[in-house]
Amino acid sequence: MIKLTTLKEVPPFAQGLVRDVRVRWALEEAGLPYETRLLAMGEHKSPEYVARQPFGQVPVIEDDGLMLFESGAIVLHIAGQSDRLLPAEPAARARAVAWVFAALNSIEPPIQQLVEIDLFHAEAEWAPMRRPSAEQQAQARLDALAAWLEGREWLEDDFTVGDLIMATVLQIPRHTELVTGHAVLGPYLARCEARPAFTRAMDEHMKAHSQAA
Ligand SMILES: N[C@@H](CCC(=O)N[C@@H](CS)C(=O)NCC(=O)O)C(=O)O
Repeated sequence: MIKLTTLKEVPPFAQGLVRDVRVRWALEEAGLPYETRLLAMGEHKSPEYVARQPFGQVPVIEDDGLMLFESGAIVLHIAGQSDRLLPAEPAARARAVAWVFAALNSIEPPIQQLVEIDLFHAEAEWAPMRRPSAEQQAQARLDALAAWLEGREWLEDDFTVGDLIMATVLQIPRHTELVTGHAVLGPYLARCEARPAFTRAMDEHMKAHSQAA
């Protein structure tokens, strides 16, 4: 059975956003059972763990002897075991993978920049100076994504791993109205989050934290 390793304790502002959520969601969509190992405080920086995840971050999975890190790679590995997430037809499959990269390479970096300013460095002297341009950059990427999504239910014809990863990226700026207040992106995210597999994944994620408390 697939074994997922993630953090036991995370601060409230990060709960629900830890990258194990996207892995749990993919596993639920694919209908694959899994067990979870929760790391004690600081354990993700231990030499034993860094041998599995070079940057000392979560998540990692073990699947039949394969040790895999980076949530995008993990989710693609899981998606490869389910035509619900990755279409069998080669062109549709390539498009789904392209959206995974778009989410992680084109949308997540400007959003993460905003999070760094707002949640990790809010008190820094430079924060008010940097924030307007960071927000402008995030907004520009989100507007481009919204233009693509206008009139569509999903990024491509059906829900794929691309939507799954995109949704978990769009959840990140939940401390702002950038997504939830957006006429196109808000309903798109809500459609993704309405999937029963997402609800099960989030329940398991939150349960892990409440057990840790
Ligand atoms: N690119 C990595 C990022 C993983 C990541 O940022 N993990 C965070 C939790 S969401 C973490 O482990 N933070 C603790 C740390 O960096 O020390 C992935 O997608 O797997």
